[in-house]
Amino acid sequence: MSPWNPRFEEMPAAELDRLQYRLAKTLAYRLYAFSPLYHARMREANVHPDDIRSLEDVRKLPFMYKRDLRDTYPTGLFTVPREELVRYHVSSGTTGKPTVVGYTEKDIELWTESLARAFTSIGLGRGDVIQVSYGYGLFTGGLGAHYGAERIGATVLPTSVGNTERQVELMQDLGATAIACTPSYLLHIGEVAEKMGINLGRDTALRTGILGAEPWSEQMRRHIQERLGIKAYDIYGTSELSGPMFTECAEQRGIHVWRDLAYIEVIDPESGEPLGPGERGELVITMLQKEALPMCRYRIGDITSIIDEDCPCGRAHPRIERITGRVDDMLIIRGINVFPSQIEHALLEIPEVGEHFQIVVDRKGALDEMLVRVEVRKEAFSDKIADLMQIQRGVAHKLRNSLNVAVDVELVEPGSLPRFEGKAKRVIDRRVL
Ligand code: DLL
Repeated sequence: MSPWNPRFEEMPAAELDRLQYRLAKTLAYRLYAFSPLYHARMREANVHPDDIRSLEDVRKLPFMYKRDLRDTYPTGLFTVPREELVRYHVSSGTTGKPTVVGYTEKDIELWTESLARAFTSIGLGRGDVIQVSYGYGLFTGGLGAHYGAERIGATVLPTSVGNTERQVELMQDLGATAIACTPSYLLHIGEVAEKMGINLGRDTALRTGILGAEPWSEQMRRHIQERLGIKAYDIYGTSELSGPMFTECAEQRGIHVWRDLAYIEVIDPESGEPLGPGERGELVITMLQKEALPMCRYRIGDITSIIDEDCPCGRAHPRIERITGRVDDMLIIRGINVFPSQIEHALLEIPEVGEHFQIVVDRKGALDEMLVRVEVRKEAFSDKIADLMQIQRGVAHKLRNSLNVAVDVELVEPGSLPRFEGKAKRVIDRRVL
C-alpha cells in the first residue's frame, strides 16, 4: 500500500536531517521565550538557542522530566494562552496529582497525521472498520486512535472499554476488521467471545490488532496472532507526546518514529550519556512541532533501543525496539498507570493500616490482577473477623477510588512483611510477559 504522506515518509535522510535541525532550533527558541522553567534550565546549563548549530547540538539542551509536569501542575509548562487550546487530556500521576496535557488545533492535527501514517503503514484504510476499544475520555487512547482512524477514511466503531459481550456482538454485527486496545484486553475479549461460542479468527472479519499502552512481549504477539488469527501490531506513545503516536509498519520489526515530528535518543539512565544503536537504555524524545506543551529531550522513563538499519518498507525513519519496561516503578494494570507511591499515599490516609505494604501483580487468564498486602496497625488489630473485614473493605474502596482500578486487599499481622535496609522492593510482579 502506498504511504499516507509520501512527502515526509519518503523524504531522503539528508533532507530529514536538515528539517529536524531547523525544527529543533525553532523549538529551542520557543522554549527559551515562553517557558520560564525551561528558560531557567537553559541558563543553568549555560546554553542558548543560538548554540544549536547542528542537529547533534540538540544534545546540549537540558532534559525535561515527568516531575516537571507535576511540579508545574496544572498548566505551568504550556506555552500558549488558554484560548489557543482545543483540548485537554489528563493522566494519573505518582502522588495522586494528575498530569495535564493540552493541545492546539495544530497539535491535534499532527497527532492525527502521525497515526494516519502509522495505520496506513500496517495496511489499514478506506473500507476498514476499526473498533476502538481504548478508553475514551481523559485517557488519550480512545480519542487518539479515533481521529487517526477517521482520517484514513476507515469507519470507526467507538466501543471504548468494558461491556465485553457487547463488544463481541458489535464486532461481529458491524464487521470490524481491526481493533485498537490493550493486548491484555484483546485476550479477554477473545476469551469472552469463546464463551459465547464465537471464534474471533473464524467467525468475525477481524484481521488486525493495534495493541499497546502497556508492555507486552514477542511471545504474547505470537500467542495473540495464533489464537485469534489476526496480525498484531505494537502501538506506542505517552500522553506527553500527545497520546498513541507511533506503530510498527507491516514488517513488524520495531516502531517507526517520524523524524519530522520527533527526535529520539537513547541514554544511559544513570549517567545520561548517549547510547548507540542496539544499546538498551532510557528513551528521550524531543517533540519537534508541538505547540501547547513542547517537550524537549523528555525523559519518558521507558526502556528501549534504537534500530538504525534500513527497514524493508523503505521509510528512512528510525525505529525503536518494543518497550521492555520502565526506569521508574510505574505499573500498568489493565492499561491504567499505577505507581507504588500512589498506593502508599492512599494507605497512609487510612488510620487502621500501617506503612508496610507489598504489591503482588499477577496475570489470571488474560487480565492483570493486583493484590495489596498491608499490615494492620497493632492498635487496630482485632481477632474479630467482622472488624478486620470492615477494614479490608475500606482499604479496597479507598484504593479503587484513588487508582481507578480494582485491587484485592489482604490484611496481614503487624510486623509480618519484609523490612529493608536499602531501597524497598514493594512490588512482586509475577506476570510473565
Ligand atoms: O498509554 C498512550 C497510548 C494509548 C499508547 C494507546 C498506545 C496505545 P500514557 O497513559 O501516558 O499514554 O502511558 C504511557 O505507557 O510511557 C509506556 O510506559 C507505556 N506504553 C505505552 N505504549 C506502550 C507499548 C498511553 N506499546 C506509558 N509498549 C509509556 C510498552 C507502552 N509500553
